[in-house]
Amino acid sequence: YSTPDPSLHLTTSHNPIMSALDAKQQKRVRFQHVFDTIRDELVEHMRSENMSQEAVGWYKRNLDYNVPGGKLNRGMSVVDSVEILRGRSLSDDEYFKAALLGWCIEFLQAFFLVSDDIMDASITRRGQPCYYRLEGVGNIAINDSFMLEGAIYHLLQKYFRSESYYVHLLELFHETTYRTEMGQLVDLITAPEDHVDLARFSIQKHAFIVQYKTAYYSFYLSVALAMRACGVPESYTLNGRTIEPYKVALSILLPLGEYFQIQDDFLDYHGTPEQIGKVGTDIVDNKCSWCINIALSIANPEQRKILDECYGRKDAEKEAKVKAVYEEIGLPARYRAYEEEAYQRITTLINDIPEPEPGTDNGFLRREVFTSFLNKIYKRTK
Ligand code: DMA
Ligand code: MG
Ligand code: MG
Ligand code: MG
Repeated sequence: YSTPDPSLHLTTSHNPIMSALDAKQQKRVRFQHVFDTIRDELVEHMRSENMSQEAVGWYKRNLDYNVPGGKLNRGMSVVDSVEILRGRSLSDDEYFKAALLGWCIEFLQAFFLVSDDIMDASITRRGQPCYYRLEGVGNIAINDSFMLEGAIYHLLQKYFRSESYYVHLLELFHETTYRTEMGQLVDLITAPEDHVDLARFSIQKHAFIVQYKTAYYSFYLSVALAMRACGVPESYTLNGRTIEPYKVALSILLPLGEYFQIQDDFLDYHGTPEQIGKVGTDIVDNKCSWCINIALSIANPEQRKILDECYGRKDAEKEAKVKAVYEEIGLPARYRAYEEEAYQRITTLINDIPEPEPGTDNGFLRREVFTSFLNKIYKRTK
C-alpha cells in the first residue's frame, strides 16, 4: 500500500489553518485527519460489498457518531510512544501506521462504549445522547458495536498483513478484548439490578474489575502496540541485566490503569455532566465503584444504614442520600489523597525502569513512554 493522502503531512509552514494552533492542537488535528481517511475507506469497502445506500449511510453514521468524539488519549498515545521509542520524528508512512494503530484502539473503545452504555442503561456519552438511545437505533446498536470491532481486523489486515509483527498485533487485540470482556462480566454480575448486597463489594474485587475492564485496553494496549511496531524484542540485556520489556510495561501500566478507573469512578459521582460529558449512573446501577468501597470502609452505623437502604435503587432521592453520605465522610478529600499517593507510587515505579545511558541506543524501553501517559491523566477532570 502507499500512504493514502500526502496532505496528511500537515506542517505549519504549508498550512495557514495549522499555524494558528499550538503544538498540542496540531498533533490532535493531524491525528483526527487520519480518521477521515480511515472512515472513507471503510465506507467505500461497504459500497464495494454491494451494501445498499441506506446501509452504507447507517454504517457511516455509526462510525461518525461513536469513534472520533472522545479525548483520544489512548489512540494518540500510540503515536507518542512510537515517537519516543524511535527517538526521532516519524516519516509520513511511520506516522500513518502509528496513527492507524491508535485509531484501531479508538474503534475498540467505541465498540466497548456502545455496548457498555446499553448494559449500564446510561443516558449521555461525550456530551450527546448514548448511541442506542437515538431514534430508530435501539437494539441495532448491538450489531453496530460488533461492526466497530470488525473494522479493526479489516484495517489491520489491509495495512499490516505483510509485517513480521502482524500476528503480535492480532494477538494483542484479541487478548485485550477478551480480558476487557472478563472485566465487564465481573462488573455486571457484581451489580445485580434486583438485589443489593453491599457486603459483596470489596476493594480487592474492585481492583480485579478495573484491571480487567479498563487497564489492559486503555493503557497496556497502546504501549504494547507501539513496542511491537518498533520491533521491541521479548527480552534484551542492558548492563548485564536481562530485561523483559513487555512485562516491565505491564507492571507500570496496570497500576496506571487502576488509577485512571478510580478517577472515572470518582468523576461519576463528583463530576458535572458538562465536565465529563456523561451522567453518572454508578450509584443507581449498584456498581462496585471505588467510592462505595471507601464509603463502606469508614461509614458509621447510621451512615451504613443509609447506604444499605439507598444504594443501587432506581430513585433519584435515594441516590442523593448516598451522595450526601459521600460528602459527610469527606470522600473528595480522600480522593485527593489517593491521587497524590498513586502519582508518587507510579512515578517511583517508572524511575525504577533501567534506561540506557543517554546517547547510547542499546535499550528499548524509555521512561518517557510512561511519564507522558501519566501526565495525560494526572488531575484530570473529564
Ligand atoms: C468502563 O466502565 C469500561 C469499559 C470497558 C467501557 P464504565 O461503565 O465505568 O465506563 P463509563 O463510566 O464511561 O460508562
Ligand atoms: Mg458505563
Ligand atoms: Mg460499565
Ligand atoms: Mg464509569
